[in-house]
Amino acid sequence: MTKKPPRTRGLHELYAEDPEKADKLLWDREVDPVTRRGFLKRSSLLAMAAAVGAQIPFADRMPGGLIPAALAQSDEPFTLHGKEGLTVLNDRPINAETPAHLLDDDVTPGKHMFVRNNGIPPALEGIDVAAWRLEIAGESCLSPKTFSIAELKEQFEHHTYQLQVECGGNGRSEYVPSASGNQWTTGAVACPRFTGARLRDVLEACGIAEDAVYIGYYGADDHVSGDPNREPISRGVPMSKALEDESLIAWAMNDADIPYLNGHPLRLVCGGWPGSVSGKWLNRIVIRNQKHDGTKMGAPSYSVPKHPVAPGTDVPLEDFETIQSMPVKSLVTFPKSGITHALGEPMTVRGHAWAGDLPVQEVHVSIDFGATWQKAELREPANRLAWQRWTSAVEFPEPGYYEVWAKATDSQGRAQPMVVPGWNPKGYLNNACHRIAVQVA
Ligand SMILES: Nc1nc2c(c(=O)[nH]1)N[C@H]1C(S)=C(S)[C@@H](COP(=O)(O)O)O[C@H]1N2
Ligand SMILES: [Mo]
Repeated sequence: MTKKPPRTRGLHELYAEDPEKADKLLWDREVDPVTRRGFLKRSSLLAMAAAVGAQIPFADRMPGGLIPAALAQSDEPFTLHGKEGLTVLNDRPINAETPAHLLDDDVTPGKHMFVRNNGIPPALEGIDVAAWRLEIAGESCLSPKTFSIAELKEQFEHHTYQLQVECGGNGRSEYVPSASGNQWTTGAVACPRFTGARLRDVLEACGIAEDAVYIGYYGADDHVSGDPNREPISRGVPMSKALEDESLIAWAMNDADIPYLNGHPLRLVCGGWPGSVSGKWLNRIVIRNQKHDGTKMGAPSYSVPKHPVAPGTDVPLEDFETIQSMPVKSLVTFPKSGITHALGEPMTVRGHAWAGDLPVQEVHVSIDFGATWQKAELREPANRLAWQRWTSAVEFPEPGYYEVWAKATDSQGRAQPMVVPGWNPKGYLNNACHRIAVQVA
């Protein structure tokens, strides 16, 4: 993919000379998938000024991802092409989460998979699947090779796994004091089925040197600054995770192309770890003789303090460790929070539970704010690293306001906390119990 020139250089002068060209540099991509009823489709600064009802004197200082508060407060929903019902948190880069009740499917459909972008996706019209290449290299790769997608499909066995992908910052919005970053509530998680080649098979075909300890990925998206020499994100996993059966170089999701915003035409998927290790628009993997040191690999990115800290603590970088397996968690995906239920009829409640690299052992539900719990039925996962369906029926003793709480426990006996767990500077790993509101009448 060709990199784009910086977009914000000399903006004032450019606007004076040629406002259309300035708009192009600042905002335009060949395909801009964010619209607010179509208005922001080709969001231009001029149009934005018209929308907020005034000129924007400090426009050149507006961060790339900012939705003007004047628009963000509007009730009109943002829509993302190919996505339905997602809540857009940010539009440059695009970040959108899925309301819990839209995650009720056993296998998450593409239209309901959240989007977490650190940069600007490659222009859709510039993605030529036939011309796409994946390079395998790095100092611990014995014979670096480059593959087309057709070659990957021909040369390696195909594998399909249902894999949970959850952003490390899912739940961040509940931390106090608040942590900077996308204010995810509960919807930065999904569990679709991915098809591709095993990362292990591809790495082995290129020779893994004895000193290999880590892999790192690179994707075709651009840094938000437009600087072609900076990548938005380049993370990776230790060899032990890379070589697991379920770690895939995927070209399909749910038996179709991977949705554009989720990494079409090729992505890495290492389920159970922070979503940030699953590189989208994948075009290069390096086998490293040291921990990968790409963008957002180092603390404080995707890292938490090694020891608990008081909320608001300024933690020195050397006291962080990189997040690996995600913690046990669950969602109530049915019914939708806020429903009214008829007194006297048992109510079916269901959702999913997952626990990073581990299986979930049990799920309990409570209708009395955690005073008593009943055990839910829990299904086996479709495969390792897939979430597990849980179901229960609850009965309400009298009319009124109730909450249904769900709590999962992993195979090592660790349960979800009722309250927000240990504060950390970047707001990762909030696995507090999910709850829904029910009016019984
Ligand atoms: N190339 C690239 N890969 C990426 C990202 C990105 O910004 N660029 N975001 C990462 C993060 S932080 C997460 S949580 C997952 C999200 O995957 P999704 O957007 O398909 O839901 O992709 C990861 N892979
Ligand atoms: Mo993420």
